[in-house]
Amino acid sequence: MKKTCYVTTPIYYASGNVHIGNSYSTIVCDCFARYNRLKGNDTFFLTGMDEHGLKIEETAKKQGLTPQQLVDKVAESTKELWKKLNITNDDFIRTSEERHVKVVQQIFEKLLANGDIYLGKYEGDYCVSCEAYFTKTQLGEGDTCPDCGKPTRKIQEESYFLNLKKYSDRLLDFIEKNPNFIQPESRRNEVVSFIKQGLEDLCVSRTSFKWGIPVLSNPKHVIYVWIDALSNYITALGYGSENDELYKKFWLNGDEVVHVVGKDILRFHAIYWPIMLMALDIPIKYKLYVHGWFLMKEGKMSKSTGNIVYPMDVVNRYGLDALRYYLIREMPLGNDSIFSYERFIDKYNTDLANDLGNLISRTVAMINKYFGGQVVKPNKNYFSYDSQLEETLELTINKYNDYFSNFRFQNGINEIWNLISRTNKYIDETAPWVLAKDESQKESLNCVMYHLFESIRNINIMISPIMPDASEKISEYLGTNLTKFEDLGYGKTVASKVIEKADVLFKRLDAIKELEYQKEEALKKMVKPNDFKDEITIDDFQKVDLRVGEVISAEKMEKSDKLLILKVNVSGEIRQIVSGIADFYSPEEMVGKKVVVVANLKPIKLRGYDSQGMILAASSSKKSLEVLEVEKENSNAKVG
Ligand code: ME8
Repeated sequence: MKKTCYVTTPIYYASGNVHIGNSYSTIVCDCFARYNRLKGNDTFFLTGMDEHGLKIEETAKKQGLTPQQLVDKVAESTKELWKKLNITNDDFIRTSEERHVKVVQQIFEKLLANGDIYLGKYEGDYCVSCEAYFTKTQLGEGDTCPDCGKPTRKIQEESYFLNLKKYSDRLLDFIEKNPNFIQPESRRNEVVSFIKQGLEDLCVSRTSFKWGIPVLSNPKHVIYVWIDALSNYITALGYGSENDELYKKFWLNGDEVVHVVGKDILRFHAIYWPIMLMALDIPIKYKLYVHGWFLMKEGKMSKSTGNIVYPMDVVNRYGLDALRYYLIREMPLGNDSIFSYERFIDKYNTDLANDLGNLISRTVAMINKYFGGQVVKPNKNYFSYDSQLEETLELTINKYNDYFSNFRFQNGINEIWNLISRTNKYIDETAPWVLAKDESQKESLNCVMYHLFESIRNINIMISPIMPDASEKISEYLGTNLTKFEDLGYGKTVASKVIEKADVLFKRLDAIKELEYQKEEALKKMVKPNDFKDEITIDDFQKVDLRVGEVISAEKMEKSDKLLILKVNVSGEIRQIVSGIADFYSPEEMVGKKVVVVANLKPIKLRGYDSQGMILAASSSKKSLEVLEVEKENSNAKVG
C-alpha cells in the first residue's frame, strides 16, 4: 500500500561551507527519499539552514557582512551545492524566513502561556562554536568545550527556561512504548540513561546577542537556537499558518516521518524536540535515525583546522555517483567511519569499475556479439545456475527492501553487491563464449544472456536511489523502461534491444597517481590567505618550538615538481625536511639560507621521504611564496 513519507535532514549552520561530513546527512536522506518515491510513496523531503545565533553574528562581523548578508550568501551556495549533488529536496527552509520566524514566535508564546517556559537566571560556561552551555563536570581541561575543545566563556543572563523535568517520565514512557523511536539501539540506550540521570531545565533564550528571533512579549530576549531550529520540521510544512495542508498530510495524518541526524545532535532531537512537541500537544510522529561521523585519519573533520574534504572536489575529479556510493556504503548506521582517499579509490576500482562496470560492459558486448543486441525471453531454463541466479535475485530484492525501508543502506548495498558478484560468477559458470561456438546451444546461450540482462536490470533499479545518474545511463544501455519498483523481479522483460556499445561508466583509476595528486592538493590547502584561524592562548603558541635552521643541502624530489628535500642544521641537529617550495626556489637558492623551522612537528613521510619539521614561508596566493629568513642570528637561535 502506498503511504506518505516525510524525511528531513538537520538544518545546517550557515556559518561556513558545507563539507563532506554534513553533506553525508543530505545524501543519505536523498537516497531514502528517492527509495520512497521509487516505491510510489508520497514523499516530502526537507532540508534547510539554521541561520541564527552568536556564531553567525560573529562570523558575519569577521567577514565585514551583516548576519543577513552572510546567511543569504551561505544559503545560496548551499542550495547550489545540493543541486550539484543531485539532491531532490522538495523544500529548503531558512530560519530567517518570515514563514518560520512568525510561527516560532507563536510557539514560544504558547509554551509561555502554558507555563512550560518560565523566566529565570542563567549562569554558565558557554561555547560560542557549539552554541551550548556546559556544566563544570562536562568541561575539558582549562574550561574548554567537551565537544570542540575550544575555550568556553562564562556568561550570566536572565533567561527563559523550558521545563524539561515535568516531561521526563512521560518521555521515558514514550521511548519505552516506541522501541523504534530512536535508532540504532545503542543511541536509544544512551538517551534513556541520560534522561534517567535527571534532566536540567533547558535555557531557551538569550539577551547576550541580537541575531535571533525576538520573543514577542519580551523582545530584549532572542529565542535560543534550539527552539528556533527544531521547529523548522513543522514550520516548513505550514504548521501554525493558514496554509497547513502539508502539515496535516505529512505530519498529523502522515504514515512515516523520519528525522536524520548526526550523533552530536542526538540529545536535541531525542529529548528536547519530543518534549517541545508534548508541550505543544503535537503528536510525536517521527523516527530518529542517528548516524555517526566521517572522520579523517588524523581525527575530526573541522572547518577551522583545514582537515577537511569538500564534496565538489571529489565530484569534479571522480564524479557524483562515485561520491554518493562511497559515502552511503561506508557509513554503518550509528558508527563513525573514516574518509580516506586510499579507501575511496579502492572502492571505486573494485566495486564500481570492476564489479559493476565490467559486468555491464561485458554483458552488453556479448548480447551484441551473439544476438545483434537483441534480448528475448527464453521459454525455459537450461542450467541449474539459471534458477540459482533467479533465487539470489528474488532474495536480494527482499533483503534490499527490508534494509532500505529501515535506513540500513550499508547492509542493503552489500546485498546488491553480492548479487553483482553472483551474476559475474554466473558468467564464469555458464561460459557463454563456449556455448557460442556450438550452434545447437543457441537457445541456451540466449537464456544466459537473458538472465544476465534481467539481473543487471534489477540491480539497476535497486541502485537508482544511490546513483541516479549511472542508473539512468544503464537503463539507456539496456534499452529498457522497466525501471520502476513494480518492475523489480526476474522475467519482466519480454524483449529488448541493448545499445551497440556501452561507454565505460566508471573508468579505472591509477591508484598511485591519484594518491599523489590528493597529497599535493592537501599540501596546497595548507595555504589559506585571508583566513584567520581561531584564537589561541599564549600557552598554545608556546607549544610550537620555532628555531633558526641553516639549509646545508637541497635537492629536487624525483618525479615531483613541487617538493624539495632539504637538509637543515637545527641547533646542531641535521634534519631532513621535505618542503613544497620547488615552484619558487631552486635547490641552489636554498642552500645557505637561514630559515625558520617548526622543530617539534611530528615527523611524517612525504612520498616515502621522512620529513622532520617544517620551514615557514609567507604566501598570498598559489602563485607566490617567500621563505622566512633570518639575517644575523645563527642556527642555535630560538624564535618566539
Ligand atoms: O548541528 N560526519 O548544524 P551543523 C558526518 N544546525 N556528519 C557530520 C560531520 C561529519 N564529519 N560533521 C557534521 C547543526 N556532521 C544544527 C542542526 S537541526 C534542527 C539543527 C553533521 O551544520 C552533524 O552531525 O553543525 C549534523 O547532523 C549535521 O552535520 C549538521 O551540522
